Amino acid sequence: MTTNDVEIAIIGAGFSGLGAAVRLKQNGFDDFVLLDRGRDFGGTWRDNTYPGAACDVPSQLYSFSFAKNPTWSRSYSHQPEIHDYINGVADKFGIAAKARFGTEVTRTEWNEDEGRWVIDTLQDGKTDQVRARVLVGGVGPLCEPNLPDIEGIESFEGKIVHSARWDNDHDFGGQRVAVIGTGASAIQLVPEVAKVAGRLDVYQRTAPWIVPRTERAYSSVEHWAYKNVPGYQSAVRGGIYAANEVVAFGLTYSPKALKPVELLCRANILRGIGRDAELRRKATPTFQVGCKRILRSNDWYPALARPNVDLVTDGIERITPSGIVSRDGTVREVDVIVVATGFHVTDSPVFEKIIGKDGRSLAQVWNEIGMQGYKGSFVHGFPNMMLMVGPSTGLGHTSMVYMIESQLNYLVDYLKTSRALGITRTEVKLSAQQEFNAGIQHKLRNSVWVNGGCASWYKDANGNITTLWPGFTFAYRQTTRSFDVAAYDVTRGARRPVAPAAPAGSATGEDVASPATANA
Ligand code: N01
Repeated sequence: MTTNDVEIAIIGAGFSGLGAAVRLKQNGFDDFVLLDRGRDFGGTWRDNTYPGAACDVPSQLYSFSFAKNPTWSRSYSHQPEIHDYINGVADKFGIAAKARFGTEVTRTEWNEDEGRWVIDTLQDGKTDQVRARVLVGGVGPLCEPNLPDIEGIESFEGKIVHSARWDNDHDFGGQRVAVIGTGASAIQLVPEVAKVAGRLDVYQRTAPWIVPRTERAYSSVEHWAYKNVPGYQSAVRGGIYAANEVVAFGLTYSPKALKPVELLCRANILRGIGRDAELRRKATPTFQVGCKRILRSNDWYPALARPNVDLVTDGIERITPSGIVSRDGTVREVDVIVVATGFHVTDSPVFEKIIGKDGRSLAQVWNEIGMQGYKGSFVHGFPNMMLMVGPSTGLGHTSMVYMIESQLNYLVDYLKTSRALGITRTEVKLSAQQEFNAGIQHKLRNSVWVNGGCASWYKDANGNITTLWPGFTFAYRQTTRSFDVAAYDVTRGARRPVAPAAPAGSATGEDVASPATANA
């Protein structure tokens, strides 16, 4: 076993982890390592390779402000292009040398005596250990596939595939396929699988609200303008960002204001399904629009209307070795079951592997108090650990990259503050955490997520919404602009001088610090 001592360890090489690596490097924090169990950068955009996988956030917003991409081919990007973009950013900023791929973090524990995180890893069957003063968790909430707990599922003798673990070698041609779930992933993959499958049964527990997807290819003139006209791409990003924030107002403060969105969704159903009133009824949600994530598609409803597709809404009774029995007793034999049933978000197994100062895991702590932290970033009891896309940072209306960049500002300022003040240990005060969370819950009280009449993964086992940021994202940008050391118990002391002073002019890119609308 080799031991590696670094100043900062980042877990995860998706948008969060890569963004953290770039910003650390830009600010002169060079003593860090990036650990990821996969084989390259990309995180969720590396892992989700199902047919039709694409982003439902406009391309212009789905990139770092410090690495804008003038060459997006379409107004909404598909998975391969986003994956390429992320790898391109890693190349541009020279991050590959810092990354250890194929390295799974099996456990990490805060060692109070050493003032370090001890990180156990597994690489090609070999255990190893990394010690780091600061831990940055960039594993993301959508990384651990959720397999449905349906009676008999283990007895199924055909193929079972989760949307996030797609088997691209499998030929669905002519096969009898069942898809369980009708969330963001299912509505993208079903139209593609339906084109080749012999028969496709879609098992829907709750119908989603879906707006049309205004996807189009960019023209050569637009590409030219994005590349050559100063400020043009920032202005477009700002415009899209501002338009999306209007939706945040409806979601958080005035769900009635979302009525036009509902009408748009209803028109989408009518346009996509046509005359089949029974199918339209089955495909129409019964909760308020926005309560669950609003999806985007032009081809979901036409796919449901295909002669080889059946929308099953009776619920699943059990799975047999050869098929699925629905609650009305109907047996449908299938060759493949696709589980598009989402992820362990509020109950991720990752939480069990992070052990804080009292020997208690994040899972144990959050089982008691709910998934909460301070500014979505720090958790009391877990010194020197910053979580990216932590509690209360999720969104229903715009780009997570914006939230990630806000957190990166906070991370960099945390490290700079620690360096300037000689701080070696930082733990958020319980009172600050509690006050922050009380504020979040207060803000949520009139929101559609609380009052919209749906069950969603936004809620934890106690029914509290611990995943979402309520309100406007520029308010989050503001609250994470600088590190508020007063909210933390800190220890000052001698430590290794590992982080050199930031080189002049290397600061974070004026883009990130400039007004929110220009950098969304
Ligand atoms: O997962 P989901 P997803 N029996 O949790 C159903 C992001 N994303 O992978 O609604 C039967 O949304 C469940 O039913 P119900 C995005 O943030 C982004 O689709 O709970 N059904 C639901 O229909 C998204 O929110 C993009 O009643 C069961 C579905 O499975 C997140 O990923 C693209 C079941 C799960 O839907 C997750 O999306 C794709 C059971 N036992 C995904 N258990 C972008 O474009 C669950 N379901 C950015």
